[in-house]
Amino acid sequence: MQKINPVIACVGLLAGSALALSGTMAQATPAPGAAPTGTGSVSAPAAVAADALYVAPDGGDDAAGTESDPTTLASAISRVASGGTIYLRGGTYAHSATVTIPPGNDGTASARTTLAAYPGEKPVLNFSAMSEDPANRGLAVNGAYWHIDGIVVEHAGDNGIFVGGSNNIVEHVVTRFNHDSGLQISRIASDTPDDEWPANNLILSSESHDNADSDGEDADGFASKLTSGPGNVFRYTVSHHNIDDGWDLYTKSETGPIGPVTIEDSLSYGNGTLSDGTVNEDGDRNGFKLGGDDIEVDHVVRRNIAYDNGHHGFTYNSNPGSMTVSDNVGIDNAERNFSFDKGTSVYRGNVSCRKDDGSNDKTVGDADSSNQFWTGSNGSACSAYSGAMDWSFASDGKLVVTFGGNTVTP
Ligand SMILES: [Ca+2]
Ligand SMILES: [Ca+2]
Ligand SMILES: [Ca+2]
Repeated sequence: MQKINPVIACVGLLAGSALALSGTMAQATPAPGAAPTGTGSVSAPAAVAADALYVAPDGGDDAAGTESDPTTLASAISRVASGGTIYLRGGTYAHSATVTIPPGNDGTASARTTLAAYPGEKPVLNFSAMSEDPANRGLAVNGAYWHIDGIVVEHAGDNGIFVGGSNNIVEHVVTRFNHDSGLQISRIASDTPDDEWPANNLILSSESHDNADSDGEDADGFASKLTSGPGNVFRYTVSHHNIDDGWDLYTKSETGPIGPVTIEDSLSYGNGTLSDGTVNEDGDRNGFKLGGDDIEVDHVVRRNIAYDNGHHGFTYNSNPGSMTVSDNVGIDNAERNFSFDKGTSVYRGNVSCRKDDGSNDKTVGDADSSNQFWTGSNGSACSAYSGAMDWSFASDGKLVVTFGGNTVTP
């Protein structure tokens, strides 16, 4: 488990206060599967760093980068010192090219380089000038030990945020309406050595929704797939209404196993259907898709909720490994809530519920009586999951999910 630098954790805590306000404002009681309302995840550190570089939508490349003479994001990235801070003022930034933090532009474990929303403001990086193309990513985080905090990245021609570097924290971000997965962790280039695949990144208190490629087959909310290293963690994250899967940890035989991923305390719902109702029958539409090509990877998936996704809630997707699958809840996913057809995974404390009839769960491996899987009727644990679902981020950044107005703790 990755440790968070105490200084960072403190900043995150302060950030949460502003966050809770917007979350409360966004509160509504949506019908199941309705358009998202919980978009309160954008915030920023409350304390202003001295000697920060300032970026604004009308900033210039050659500007001083001060509060009164702000520069551009690309220029600030090229100028920031290791451990320094870049503030993005609020507003919409129209970008037509990828913004890249290159390899070697690194912070350190004790002093991350920060790219953050200015306290209380909401910067939106808008890449709608891009066409849909694999080269057209939005923000590429290919450096190490960065802290990305409080930004929205939308309408990129490929991934909204691409993480090719290691040991980064991405917090309080929203990735939406991009033409491939909203946030993806994969190697930088096809010649990147295996031991440099991105590792130990932490995605925290963030939201990814309405990402869609035109084929409807690729755009997931969050993905650590194909060529990601060990130790990547998703925590307090929400993925919904993406055209393909909520999460995708796909592996393929050409590149072999990825590193084990931890997904915890997170929510995946409504995937396979965009907020405007669009469905693509070619999409996989799972809540949490945990493998590919019969390759073993021992992921850890715990305390998550998969609700109302267009195919399975949690699926091994041919991963025959020993995954840790604990204290998750699957509700009303279109096929199985839990679908694990082979392997030696260990299942503890999971709950599966349905309003109507559905497919029985399948959990090959080590499942004991601490689980309540679906075999034709709801068990006693399901009473907590009736009523409309809603969610918000609490002041400490934790994800709060409610059913029928009652908070559930998976
Ligand atoms: Ca792509
Ligand atoms: Ca797919
Ligand atoms: Ca996918």
